[in-house]
Amino acid sequence: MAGLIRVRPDADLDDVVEILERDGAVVVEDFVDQETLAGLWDDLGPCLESHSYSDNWYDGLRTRRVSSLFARTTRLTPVVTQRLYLGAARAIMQRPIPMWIGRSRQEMIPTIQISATQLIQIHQGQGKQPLHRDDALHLRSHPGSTSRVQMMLAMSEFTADNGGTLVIPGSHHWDDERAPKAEEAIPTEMPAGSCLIWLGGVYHGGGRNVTTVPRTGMTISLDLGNLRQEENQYLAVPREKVLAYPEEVRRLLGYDRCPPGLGWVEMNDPYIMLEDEETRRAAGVDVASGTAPATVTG
Ligand SMILES: O=C(O)CCC(=O)C(=O)O
Repeated sequence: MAGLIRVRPDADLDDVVEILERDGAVVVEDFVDQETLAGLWDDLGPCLESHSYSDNWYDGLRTRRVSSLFARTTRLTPVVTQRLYLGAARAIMQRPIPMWIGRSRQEMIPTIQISATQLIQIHQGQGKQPLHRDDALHLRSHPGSTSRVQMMLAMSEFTADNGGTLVIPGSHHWDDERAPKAEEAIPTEMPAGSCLIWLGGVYHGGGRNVTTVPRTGMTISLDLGNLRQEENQYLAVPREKVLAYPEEVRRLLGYDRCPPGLGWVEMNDPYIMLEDEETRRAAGVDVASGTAPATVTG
C-alpha cells in the first residue's frame, strides 16, 4: 500500500467506515479549522513547555507527553465530536449485542467513552517507538470486534522525517502470532489540522524524529463503554471542567450508563447526578459540603 487513504471532512461516513474496517486507518484532511487549532495551542502549548521528557524508552526519552486534556482545555468538543471520528467510532463499536433475559430476546447497544487523552511531542533524536496495538490494554485476542477507535490530530505537520505516526495498514486483521515488522509500517504524513483515525487492533507507533523541529500530535481514544477507561477521567477531569462541556461530551467522559446496566449511581443514570450537581452549583450550593450560601439580610 502506497500510503493511507485520505478523505475530506465532507466524506460519506459509510465510506470512511468501510476504509477503516478494511485498512484499519484513514487520514481526514482539515479535521479541525485553524481557529480551533490555534485555541488548542493557546491552552495546551504552555503545558508542553512545563513538562519534561518521558522517563522510559517506551514513552520516549526525547518525547514530551501531557495528559488530562479535558482538564486543561474546554475546547475539545469539535475534536471529539468531529463527524467522521465520532460517527465512525459509533458505527463500528455501537453494534447491537443480542441476549436473552428470561424468555425475552433483547438487543443491547453499548455506549462508547473517552479513554485516554494525550499531547505527544516528539523531539529531535527520538527513535521509533515499538509497534504495538492499543487494544492490547483490553487483554483481548485478535482478530475480533473493535473495542477502540483512536485519533491523532496533527497539531504540527507530520512527516516521514519528524516522527509521523507509523502504521501497518490492515494489521488489525492479523492474529496474535504474527509479529509486526518495522519495514511493514508506513509513516503518516499530514499537515497541521489533519487527523489520523485508526482502530485499536492496528499496529502503530511514534516515528523517529531526525529533524530539528518537534512533531506535536493530540491523541484521544474512544473505547467501548463496558471497559475500564485507560486514563481515569473521573479523577483526571475536575467536575467543573466536565460541566463546561455539552451533554454529548459529558456522557463520553463516562457520565453515562452502558446497557444493560454498567455505571449506575443509586440505580440511576449517572448523568442525572451530574445535572443535579449543575443545578446545585447554579443555585450557589457548596457541592462539597452540600450547604447553601447564607442569606444576607439588610
Ligand atoms: O506519537 C505517535 O505518533 C504514536 C504514539 C503511540 O502510539 C503511543 O504512545 O502509544
